[in-house]
Amino acid sequence: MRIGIVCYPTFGGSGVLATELGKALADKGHEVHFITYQQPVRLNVFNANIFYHEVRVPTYPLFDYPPYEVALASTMVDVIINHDLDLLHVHYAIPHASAAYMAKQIVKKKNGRDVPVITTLHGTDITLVGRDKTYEPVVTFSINESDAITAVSDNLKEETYKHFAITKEIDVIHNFVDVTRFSKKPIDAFRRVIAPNGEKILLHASNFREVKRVDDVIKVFAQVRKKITAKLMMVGDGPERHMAEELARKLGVDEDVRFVGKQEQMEEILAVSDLFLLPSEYESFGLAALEAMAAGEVVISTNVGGLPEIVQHNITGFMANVGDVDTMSNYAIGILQDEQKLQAMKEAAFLHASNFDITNIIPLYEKLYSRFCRLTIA
Ligand code: GMT
Repeated sequence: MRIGIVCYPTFGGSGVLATELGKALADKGHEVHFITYQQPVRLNVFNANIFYHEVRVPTYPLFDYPPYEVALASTMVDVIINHDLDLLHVHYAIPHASAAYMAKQIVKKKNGRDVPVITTLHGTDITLVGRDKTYEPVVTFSINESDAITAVSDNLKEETYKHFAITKEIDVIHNFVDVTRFSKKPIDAFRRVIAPNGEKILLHASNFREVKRVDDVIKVFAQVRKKITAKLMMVGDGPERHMAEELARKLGVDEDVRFVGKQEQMEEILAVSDLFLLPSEYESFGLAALEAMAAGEVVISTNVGGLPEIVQHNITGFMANVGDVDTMSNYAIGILQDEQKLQAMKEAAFLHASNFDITNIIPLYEKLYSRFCRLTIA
């Protein structure tokens, strides 16, 4: 099939997921056309089946806000027609679903073809941004106009029905992970650089937005640090980073916390870590937690959104209420002090992550595509 994938090209989970999906589809022989404003960060391989179409947004002195959605829809039209796409799969509703609707109408008028549009809902497009009155009517309309809708967790499906007047069926296709890629052997030299005296390594990775509650990460670590010699790696960047750095200084743990910024080789970092902290206010799924589990890491997270769909309490990780720093700290201290249980839970985490392996999930998308395509999948 010839598939157009529209996504954000950044380190965010939806962009990562969309890029990995496109790469996997290309490996299976599909022709994949990425349409976005910048080369996606995980699009770091050459594959003859992958094409990248950059959306150019010309500026003009009149524009305080250059019209990205118009440029995106026009690029979609161009790619659909010139590469004879079978379908468009857009990730994150805003503004991709409405731009896709516009492109679909233009192609219909120009060429008489009705190009199927699949919209995958990822998280804040539904739970935060999309619900804002400013966007809601367009988001509702464009989701309903999609030929198929998927959500990355049961929880996100429920949230979508709860907050939007969606008249169509939403299919849940959980996020996935390439277990082979993430189950790497730790590089001892790397571990020694971070933890020269054999300290335990805790890890957090996110876009450091408010919803991630990175202050709770620092607070949990400060409590752990009182009982156990440990290091904390903070991977990623975003608006809350400065606050987190200040808090680490204030709590006297800054010497043991390393802010390493955005990293592409997450698997290397995950391989040397012991615990992954994700105390988010909300996660529709928590792809970062799944990647950590695939690397054999125990996850300590909140019990919100789609997290209970991947974290099994006391088996692969631990969950606590949002903001309950004490409970999360106690879980962390308890497991780090019990080497036998830690190893058992790491194994359980890996095994559970395997259920979400890329090889299990990609066929679900292919099956969905086959409902709409002009060709049937072998
Ligand atoms: O919604 C966001 O914060 C960004 C979004 C993204 O595009 O990175 O993340 C969401 O999608 C991920 C991939 O499906 C999920 O793993 C994240 O849980 C989800 N984030 C939230 O729900 C906060």
